[in-house]
Amino acid sequence: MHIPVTKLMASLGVAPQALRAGDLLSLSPIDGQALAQVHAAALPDVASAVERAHAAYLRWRLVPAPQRGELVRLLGDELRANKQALGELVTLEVGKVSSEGLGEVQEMIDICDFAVGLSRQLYGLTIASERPGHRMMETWHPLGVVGVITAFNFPVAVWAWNAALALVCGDAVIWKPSEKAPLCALAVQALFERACQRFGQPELTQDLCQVLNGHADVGQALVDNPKVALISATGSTRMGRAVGQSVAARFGRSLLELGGNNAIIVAPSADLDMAVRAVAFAAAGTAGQRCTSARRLIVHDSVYDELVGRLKKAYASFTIGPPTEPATLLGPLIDLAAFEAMQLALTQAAGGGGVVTGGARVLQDRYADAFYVSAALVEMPAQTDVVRHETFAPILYVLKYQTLEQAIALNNEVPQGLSSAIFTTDLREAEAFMSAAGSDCGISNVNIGTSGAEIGGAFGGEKETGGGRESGSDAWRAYMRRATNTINYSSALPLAQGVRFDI
Ligand code: UN1
Repeated sequence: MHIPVTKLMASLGVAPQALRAGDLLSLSPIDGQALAQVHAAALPDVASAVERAHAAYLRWRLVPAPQRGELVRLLGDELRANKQALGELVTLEVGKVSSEGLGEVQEMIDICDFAVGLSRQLYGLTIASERPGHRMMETWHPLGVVGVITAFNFPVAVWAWNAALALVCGDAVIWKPSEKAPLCALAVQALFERACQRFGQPELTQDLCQVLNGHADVGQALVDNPKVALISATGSTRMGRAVGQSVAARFGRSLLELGGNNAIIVAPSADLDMAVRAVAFAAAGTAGQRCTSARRLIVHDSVYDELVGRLKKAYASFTIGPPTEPATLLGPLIDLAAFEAMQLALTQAAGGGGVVTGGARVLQDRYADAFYVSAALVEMPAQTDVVRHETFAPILYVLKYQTLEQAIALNNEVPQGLSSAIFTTDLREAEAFMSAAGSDCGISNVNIGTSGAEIGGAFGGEKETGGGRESGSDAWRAYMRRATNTINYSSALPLAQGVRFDI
């Protein structure tokens, strides 16, 4: 076992016994070694957790929203105070470079701040009634138990996007984290419990947020439980298709944030210095393991040779290695399966006429059980099947275009619709890309890469990305139920649409 992990977990409030409490193995992708063996929930645990969460919701929904916001403010305080340790844990358990581990905790702090403000702004509309002496309005009420299923690549922030909003909206939360990141979940839960202690009303916060570490069957039981009002799931399109169908079959609500296949268009007028940096971070940052990672680069003929040449140079300069070392830009892939999927995609791309630069395994002498790779650039003759498929690895497929219409068509001709970007200094091109006839993605950026969105906007995408929106803007509405109220303050009873029913 790594020495630092016990200390790190203790500093975050997780007792050493929890690190050897069961048979769910946490492996560090840094060296492939075991960090801990934690308790895995069994199926009966899910049903009882949901019952307890539902009871917690019945109490919590009566607490005024600004007071609910106070609990989230305290959670934000805990996260601020423990940012360093939690960031280090993210690095240790999923292999993100230090600044990205810390950035992920910052994202949690940001959404807590956002949710605290929101707790005084859960506004409904007042609507003009067609009848005299009547008023219409909308009220937003707490929804119930929210099941949150998260992926390994954002092992703490995605929970926070959901939990911070759900808590101010008056809901209870059950979290099924990725089985590849159970320690992150235990640490976050410990910080939440500290916030609850400081909140000082245990009868209100008991069972309000729970963690169920475990395998896919635990997630499935949560998905199938009719007392879970909303399932918010982040992960692969395959997982989301199954989750969406199961939840729909019981008329539950789902919020899906699934695969992306994000493209960056580089137009003739682009600032190429900026584009090179942005593309490098978007495609190779986080070792290509963000749902927003750039996977396709669509470059105008006239700047193709220069941009691709500069990118190859930038790629060759990346420091690859343990994410704990300050100079590292490219940490490890999460595991062997990720490495194999990457190699398979590269083989398929080469078979389809792609010219591959990079992509090989490195550092295997030092780390026999970990999977470090160089980032791959693949110049493709066309948008073939492998390009249209999301491979969760640092592979950037490069395509050429002649007209903006072609570039937008290529951008949209994939099954996924999460993020997209254009680099241009031409106002007409920028606006056309963001217009109704432009990118069909949930996120479309100008002179910014595809990844690294701020929490203030709604986050999510169309088509196989699942259609859900999390985080900022009005995403909170998914965590509440809407009631339409019509109030008659007159002494008559006129019917709408002029209908008469005189008795
Ligand atoms: C994800 O990869 O699941 O925009 C989320 C970004 C981050 C969130 C990514 N703020 O890249």
